[in-house]
Amino acid sequence: MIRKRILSRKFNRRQFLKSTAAVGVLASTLSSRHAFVGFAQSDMPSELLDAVAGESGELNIFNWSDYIDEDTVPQFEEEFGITVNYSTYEDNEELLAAVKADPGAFDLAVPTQDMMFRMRTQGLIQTLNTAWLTNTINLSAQFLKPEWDPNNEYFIPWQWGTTGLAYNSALIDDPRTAGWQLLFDGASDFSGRITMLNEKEELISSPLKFLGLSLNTDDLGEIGQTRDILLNQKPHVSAYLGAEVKPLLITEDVWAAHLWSGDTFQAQCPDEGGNENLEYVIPEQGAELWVDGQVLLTDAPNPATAQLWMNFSMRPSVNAQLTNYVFYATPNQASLDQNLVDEELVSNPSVFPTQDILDRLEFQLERTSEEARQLMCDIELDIKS
Ligand code: SPD
Repeated sequence: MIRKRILSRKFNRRQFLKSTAAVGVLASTLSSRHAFVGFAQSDMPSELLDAVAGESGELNIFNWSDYIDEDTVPQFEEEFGITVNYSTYEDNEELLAAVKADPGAFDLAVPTQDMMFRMRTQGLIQTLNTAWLTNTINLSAQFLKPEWDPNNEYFIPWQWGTTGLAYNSALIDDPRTAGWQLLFDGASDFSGRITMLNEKEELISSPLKFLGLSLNTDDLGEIGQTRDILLNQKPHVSAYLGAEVKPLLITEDVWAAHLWSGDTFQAQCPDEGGNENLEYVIPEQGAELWVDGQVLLTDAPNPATAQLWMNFSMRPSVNAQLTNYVFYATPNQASLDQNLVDEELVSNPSVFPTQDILDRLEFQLERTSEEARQLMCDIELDIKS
């Protein structure tokens, strides 16, 4: 079982972010055990607090690495008298395997929207008590009644972002940095210095976008074309991994990576010993847009406490604090309206893409075609074996 520190690094306030996306392609009825401190409790329904009082006083959270402000858990623990056990994973497949292997180990997890659908289909998540989640009113319109959760009854958005290209501009001076061509056409020129994300949905999405195709295609011929691209690239890829690439980007052992927006900015941040030569590009051919959201696991030992946390996470101040720390985008419109998110983030189109960039992005949806899913598994096997 994965038990890690909350964060693999401790960092201070960041000063700036760089990207090239803009250019073209650029209250209380609880028992005394749950002693409340401070903050107005009025946003927590008394029925929710009563239910929490009947649970263990602990909460088991399973989330992506490097995806939370270091003060958020202590704030929740202090305000509600709950002990949080916080564990992390590196990708959706690791999350799925851990939840299946150890039912009841966690109360809530934070899958991406397409993985939420798979978890729901497999009976791994349960419906939320929407009457308890009063802070849902703070969410941005695009995350209310989304295609993957039309009744907002399974998935409480945490942060959202894009999957693009991180590269070192001091080491790579090449027009191919405008898009996916850097990682595919350019692979042999940067042999051993490039990494790709590990999850098959993301791995296969990038050559699909490189080819100008939808990342949601069910067309076997289209999906099949990605096999040769990825196999040709494979000898030059030093590893298939996600957030763990950050130290390698900082030390310049890796020059270019298929990576998420916020993690690239974390690796770039000078206040954290980052590498200021790193740039983040949303490729000109388009890329994946995603949202990670909190789900209540079927075997959650503390379902009410998990929903207390979810409602807490939708406070404008709490979600803005997350965004200001992890450099992903908040799904919380109230935190934007109240100017709680750092201006340097709000105005950065690589963090909050403008409409012209959004037009080139796609959410990954669960594939309905069994043949398409099987082909993707076969391709992954070829690439990883
Ligand atoms: N360090 C946190 C990274 C979160 C990335 N989630 C996005 C996955 C898209 N498939």
